[in-house]
Amino acid sequence: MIIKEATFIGSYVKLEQYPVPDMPEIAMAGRSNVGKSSLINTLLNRKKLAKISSTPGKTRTINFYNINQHFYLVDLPGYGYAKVSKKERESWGGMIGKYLSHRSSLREVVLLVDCRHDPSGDDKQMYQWIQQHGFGSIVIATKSDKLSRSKLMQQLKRIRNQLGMTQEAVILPVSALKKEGVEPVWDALKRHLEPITIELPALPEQEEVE
Ligand SMILES: Nc1nc2c(ncn2[C@@H]2O[C@H](COP(=O)(O)OP(=O)(O)OP(=O)(O)O)[C@@H](O)[C@H]2O)c(=O)[nH]1
Ligand SMILES: [Mg+2]
Repeated sequence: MIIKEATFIGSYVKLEQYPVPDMPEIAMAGRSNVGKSSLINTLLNRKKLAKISSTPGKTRTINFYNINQHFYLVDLPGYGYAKVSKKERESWGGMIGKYLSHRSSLREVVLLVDCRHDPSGDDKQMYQWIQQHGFGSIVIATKSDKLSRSKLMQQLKRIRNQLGMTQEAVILPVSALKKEGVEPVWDALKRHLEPITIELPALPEQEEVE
């Protein structure tokens, strides 16, 4: 994918604030600290477009990036961050739930999991939620630089099984640190980026004028 333009559009928490849904959209979901913002920067070949932090829970809003005036890439706030209150957790659930259910231009939701670990209960629940909304064809295993090749292959299989991924779904290892595995991710994403066509209602037949 050639990135001619990548612009941060804004951080929002409510449906009515999101950009007009006139371009296809792909969202990145996953627990806090899994590497969502790092992956977005790596995919876009930008160093600091999405904010990265060693403190988990950095991304608390839904962040939109306009890519090539062709599609939106969306960084969802991470879950599983121990220090949030029950109220914050509920507000997170409400925000993500509404986003998944009502965002008409949403084409795919990619789940990110850390390749070193088995999926957590939250990861499994998130993936089920994603599948229920008709998405989930791509799972990304992050931080692949942390494992040897053979261990990585073993983990990919375990994650696939534990998440209950379908045969058609793919699990792709990526290292944002070493910039490895980026092209296969774009190849998988590209399939979901056909432009949105707006169907206009048919015009009433005109009576012939003499
Ligand atoms: N070794 C390694 N570290 C990574 C990689 N990707 C991200 N990290 C590190 O993991 C930490 C979290 O990365 P973020 O990209 O901020 O994670 P996030 O999922 O956006 O986190 P929240 O915004 O809290 O939801 C940072 O310290 C990154 O440097 C990777 O591919 N390899
Ligand atoms: Mg983040």
